[in-house]
Amino acid sequence: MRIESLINFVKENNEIDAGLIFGTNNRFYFSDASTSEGLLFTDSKSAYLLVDSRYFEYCKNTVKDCEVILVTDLQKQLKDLVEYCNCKKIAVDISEIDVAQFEYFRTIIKPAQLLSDGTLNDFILKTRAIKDAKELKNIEESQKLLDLGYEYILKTVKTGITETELSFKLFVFLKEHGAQDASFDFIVLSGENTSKPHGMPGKREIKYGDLILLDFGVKVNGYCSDMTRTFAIGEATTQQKEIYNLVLSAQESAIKQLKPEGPCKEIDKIARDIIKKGGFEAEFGHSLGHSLGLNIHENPILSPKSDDVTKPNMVFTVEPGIYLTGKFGIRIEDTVFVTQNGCKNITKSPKSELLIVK
Ligand SMILES: [Mn+2]
Repeated sequence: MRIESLINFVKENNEIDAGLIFGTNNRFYFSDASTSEGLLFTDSKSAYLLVDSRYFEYCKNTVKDCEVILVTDLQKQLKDLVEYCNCKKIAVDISEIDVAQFEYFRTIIKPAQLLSDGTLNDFILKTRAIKDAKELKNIEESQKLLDLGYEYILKTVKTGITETELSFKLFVFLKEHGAQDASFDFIVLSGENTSKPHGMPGKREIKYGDLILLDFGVKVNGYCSDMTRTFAIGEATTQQKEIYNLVLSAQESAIKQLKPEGPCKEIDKIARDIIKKGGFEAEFGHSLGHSLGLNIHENPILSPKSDDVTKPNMVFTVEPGIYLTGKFGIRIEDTVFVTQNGCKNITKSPKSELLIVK
């Protein structure tokens, strides 16, 4: 099914005769087989998946719509395939290829040309941005684990434990409950460290009166989840509670307006204007959110610079934050699915006020 859309893209695009997919997630997306290495080659009629002996048997049994080729001499086999298909111009997937690999393949396929203008990736990103039912189910399952994980952390967190220890406990818990892996290095920060939006957990011990910022995500069946919660240990200041409420109202207002055919920059603006009105424009330096799927960051993004428009079955994180350098930071992040007439928030962890863990 999916591979057909790629074949059609090649067929309909007069500038290219074939597409060559390098990226691990792109290869997974179109072949439905999980391989750490391999090539997917598509001309205007057929698709070929080239894998070595580690993946050959598995792919032969799972992959339906591609001819699976066992790689014994990649250089020769790829050259033969390009000649056999009579391809002159081959668009390359630039998502993961580096310059050395590009040069290597460019030389192999001569006299055919390898095109790296990104046309193929534009198509792939647009296709991957709209999730099907199975993908949405995987993302939702992935998110459910995070809600469980947050509940676990609220019971587990205590003074004296370090950020690293807390992060590790969370990872172990999530693995025990079915996570395939983390979708990124967990951001577990405490006290003044919370003012660094993407700080890394360290040896700092959690103290009474700290804010804790947890930004974490896992993968289920290859699909990522992502969530952030900020809470306090023992007590919180009035300023912390006020800023929490400001971030929350920015987030909730943006989610309320998230529906199909809305400019992504407008959604960002709704949240940004509320934070600006509260006097913290400069303290919200990042974009409002991003899409996710097989990758933790996918297009489109909710940012002032985005020219994209929301569509049904797109997925977005909505994650405004305010960071006071050297003092504290607060971010709240949920994931929503765009529906036919609005959006559905799949993050169920409580957030209605700054939670104080006693
Ligand atoms: Mn995120």
